[in-house]
Amino acid sequence: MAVAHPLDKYLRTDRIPTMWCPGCGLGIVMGTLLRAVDRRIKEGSLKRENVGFAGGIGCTARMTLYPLFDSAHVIHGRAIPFALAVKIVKPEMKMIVVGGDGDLAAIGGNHILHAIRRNADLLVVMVNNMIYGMTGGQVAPTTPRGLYTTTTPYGNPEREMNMIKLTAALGANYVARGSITHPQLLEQYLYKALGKRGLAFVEVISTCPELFGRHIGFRSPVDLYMEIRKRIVIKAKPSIEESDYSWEKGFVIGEFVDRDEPGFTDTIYEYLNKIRGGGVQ
Ligand SMILES: Cc1ncc(C[n+]2csc(CCOP(=O)(O)OP(=O)(O)O)c2C)c(N)n1
Ligand code: SF4
Repeated sequence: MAVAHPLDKYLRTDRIPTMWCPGCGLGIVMGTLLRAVDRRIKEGSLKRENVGFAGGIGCTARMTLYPLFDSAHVIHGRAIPFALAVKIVKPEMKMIVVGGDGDLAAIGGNHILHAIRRNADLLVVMVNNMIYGMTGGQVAPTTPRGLYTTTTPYGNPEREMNMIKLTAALGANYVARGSITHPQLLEQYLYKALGKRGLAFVEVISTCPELFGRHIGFRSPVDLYMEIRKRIVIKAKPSIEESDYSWEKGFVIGEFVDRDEPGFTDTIYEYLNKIRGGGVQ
């Protein structure tokens, strides 16, 4: 007998099971995100019909196929301009962009820079599993220095790209880093991020047991999960400097930025109103 899950109401259940490998951290990310959305819907601060998802390409971006909301699976790295276009035309929408570190920090890097600079009203959830999962475990901008990947067989010689520092420097309203090893905290950050105007960026430290964990010596998803858990440092109000990470130093999670500057949509409509002499809603 099939057992109903409390989140089934938000899922395209005909698409389940997901395409994700057993033990992949992405299930925790999706569950946590949907619970945060559920809390907002239940308390009345978000309407279900106003929630939209957009993702590019990759295991993470594939998440857009499962929630039972308006959603779009677009080309690699281009989910942000798609979501922003929807937001400008339909400002009542809460657009959630989900993507991997490859999708958002590499091929989509230029788009994210300008979305943050504009303080675009989007929730961007970037899953940092430290490699390109879908295509075979290649090095990503976020791969910790020194680690083996399929394209760095002698260890990654490059510095890690710290997206927290970047989003904070360019003026996002909300910047947090969570981890799948601490889902309740992650849910809290996502819940808060859903209520923000302007750009909210949540990085999620996650696991790719198949193409990252196994390759660096962790035989099971649980082994990798426990290893990452050991390397997580929880801080209530960490400084931006503390967001720098390395495999040795570990990963500080917490809320790095929380401010309330006007978002791009408000600014654009203010301009339109001025240009057209009022009357534009
Ligand atoms: C224009 C373009 N270039 C390259 C690819 C190949 N490709 C598909 S997914 C991907 C990277 C995925 O990595 P990431 O965004 O980190 O997501 P993950 O799979 O790890 O969740 C790449 C390079 C593509 N689909 N389209
Ligand atoms: S390849 Fe990695 S990121 Fe992709 S579904 Fe499998 S475990 Fe998850």
